[in-house]
Amino acid sequence: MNDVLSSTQKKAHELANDNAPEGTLVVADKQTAGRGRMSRVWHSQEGTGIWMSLILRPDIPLQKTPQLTLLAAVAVVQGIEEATGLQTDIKWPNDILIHGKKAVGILTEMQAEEDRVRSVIIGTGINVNQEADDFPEELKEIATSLSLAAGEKIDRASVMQHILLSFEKRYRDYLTHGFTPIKLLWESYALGIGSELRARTLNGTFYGKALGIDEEGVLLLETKEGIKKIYSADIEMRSL
Ligand code: BT5
Repeated sequence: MNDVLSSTQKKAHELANDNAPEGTLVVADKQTAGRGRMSRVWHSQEGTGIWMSLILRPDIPLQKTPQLTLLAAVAVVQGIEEATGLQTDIKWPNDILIHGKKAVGILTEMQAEEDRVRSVIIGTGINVNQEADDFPEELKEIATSLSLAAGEKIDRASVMQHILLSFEKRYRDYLTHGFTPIKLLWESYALGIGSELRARTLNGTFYGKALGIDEEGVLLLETKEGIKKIYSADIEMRSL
């Protein structure tokens, strides 16, 4: 546990380069340069959230790493529910929402050699005890915290412990039985499957009906031009 880090993700990459073993966890009370996907800023105020990065060393091919983001999302949903009783929803691929507002973001990054994974670093940012006024102006409408949803202060250590226990179980399952059991759980928590959505990707914006995820964790979107595989995107759902 560190008081302040620029980013737990950055620190975890350094440790992974120094051969830190699977299961190494980096936690900070505050991040000064917390990051999301594509170098976006992750607001990581002191003393209010769980900012952590976990190093994994699974023996899987590169194209399967998106599955680990979905596995982590399942573990977070289950851990939060066990620790607080709160029900949360997953928005593909990496957001966890409460009543449509983002409470958790997950960032999966990897280090690879040729087509094998050397390490996967799963960064999770969980808003736990923020009050509405703690969020900067641009997040006020879109972000929430567990305590805002529960109406009481939440014990961060307990949430973290439940999430890590759940992660460990799901990860062992995954290594022995593959992705199918995770996929089923993920689908039971996911928002927007079967509904119309907009996916903004680096290769353009696509509209269509979300059919579900495939065996690799890729989103299948039924567009006018046929079924499109979406590997990474920002999703907007009309029903939210
Ligand atoms: C994510 O990115 O949601 C992944 C966030 C991962 C953060 C963790 S914290 C521990 C570890 N160390 C790091 O440095 N990072 C990881 P993305 O899907 O790109 O979403 C980023 C967007 O979420 C931003 O552009 C904002 O709109 C919004 N956002 C930023 N901070 C937020 C917060 N605290 N709560 C809710 N939304 C936030």
